[in-house]
Amino acid sequence: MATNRTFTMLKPDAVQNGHIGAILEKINAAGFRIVAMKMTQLSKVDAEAFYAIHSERPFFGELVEYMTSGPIVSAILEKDNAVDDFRTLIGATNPAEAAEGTIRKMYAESIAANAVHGSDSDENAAIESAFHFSGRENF
Ligand code: IDP
Ligand code: MG
Repeated sequence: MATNRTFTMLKPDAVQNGHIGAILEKINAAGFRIVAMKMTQLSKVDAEAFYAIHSERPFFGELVEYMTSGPIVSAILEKDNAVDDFRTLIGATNPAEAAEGTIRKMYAESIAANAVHGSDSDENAAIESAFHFSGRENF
């Protein structure tokens, strides 16, 4: 069943480059409501667990090193068709292939440092939200 919620992280490059405000502005302008949000820094154990599905991929080590390199902003977002619409808003994984006007096209540095995460299914949105938020936040 669709939950109309998705999970996002503004990744270390976006935070480091001062793009938090601009990216949140685009998220709001696209009709998403921010349900929960916080800034944290992932430990190696956290990043390995969050991206466990990619553990056999050649870029896994680079991904974990990058995702632990600085603070991130994690958030739960709500909108009709949230998962698919947010994936459209962020654009392709590789910013070189991302459509004009997408967040990754505008703000990502590279295929690894690609500014934002967006859940790829309702099931993963729920799993990823529960990984980052305890449920005691006001949502
Ligand atoms: P997605 O974030 O668009 O869903 P995934 O294939 O799930 O893309 O990959 C997860 C993350 O791993 C990407 O967002 C990116 O940060 C990183 N990544 C994906 N492919 C590569 C690669 O070929 N080299 C380096 N990092 C990559
Ligand atoms: Mg993915």
